[in-house]
Amino acid sequence: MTVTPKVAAIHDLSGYGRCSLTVALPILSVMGVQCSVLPTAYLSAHTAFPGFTFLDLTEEMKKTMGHWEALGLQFDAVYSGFLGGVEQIDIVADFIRRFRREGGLAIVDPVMGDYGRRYVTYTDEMCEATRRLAEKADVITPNLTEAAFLLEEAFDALPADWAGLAELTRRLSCGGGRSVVLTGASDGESTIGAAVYDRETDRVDFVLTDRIPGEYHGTGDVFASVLTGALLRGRSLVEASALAVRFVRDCAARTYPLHTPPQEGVDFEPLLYTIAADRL
Ligand code: PXL
Repeated sequence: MTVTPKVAAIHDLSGYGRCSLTVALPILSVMGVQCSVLPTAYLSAHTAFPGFTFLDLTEEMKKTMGHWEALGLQFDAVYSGFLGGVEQIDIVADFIRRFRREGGLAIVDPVMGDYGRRYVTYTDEMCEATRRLAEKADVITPNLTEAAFLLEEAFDALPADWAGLAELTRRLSCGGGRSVVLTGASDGESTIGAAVYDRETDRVDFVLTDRIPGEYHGTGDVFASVLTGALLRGRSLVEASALAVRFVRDCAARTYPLHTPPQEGVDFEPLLYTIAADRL
């Protein structure tokens, strides 16, 4: 029997909508990973639903960390995503220092925006702090919009060919210091997937699939959660990326004919069994 790996997931909890913790928890559990949660904020619904409420949980995060330290907790991975403010971003860096076990992973999804636009709650200061946090990561999982913010470049000027995307991925690695899984990599045609720079091999590989039409909110969180689960179950970065690409593609393919609005995200629940621990 193998020991169940432990991950600490630091994201918001959105009451309605498929993203952040409501995605990370079921995915990591079904993959056979124990998921402890440190919620950064409680929202009535995620930020694509107009009129959402927002309860900042910064003080509770600090108290929780004090208690977890007293309990002597250590995690095989720290996995962060949507954060509620600048102070929280620095708290996550502190969390990594105190709670990542020796040899463990810090997976930072540098959530800031999508489709060339910033999420409504993200400010310039938060993007700057996210850049600092990403420097502490072992693996980052930006989409193209976030890649532009991390490199402080114009979204419209990003490369649209494979060689340019490979070069962009390498540049995001901070000189090979961290691994990078760039999502949404596409030549603009019928193919989409991830560009993967693994600092262990110093290679960039593309993991691609056919493009399913439509826009789906929260797929970055689905992707990063599957990636985290697969890494903790011993997969290489390229293997874990391939599983995440396939799962997101299958979820989108299932959702497309349902004609649900983009803010409903992907209909992933009926497909969770395809990434269950006994299949990995
Ligand atoms: O999927 C990223 C995300 C996470 N959490 C909240 C969001 C978003 C994207 O909009 O609104 C609350």
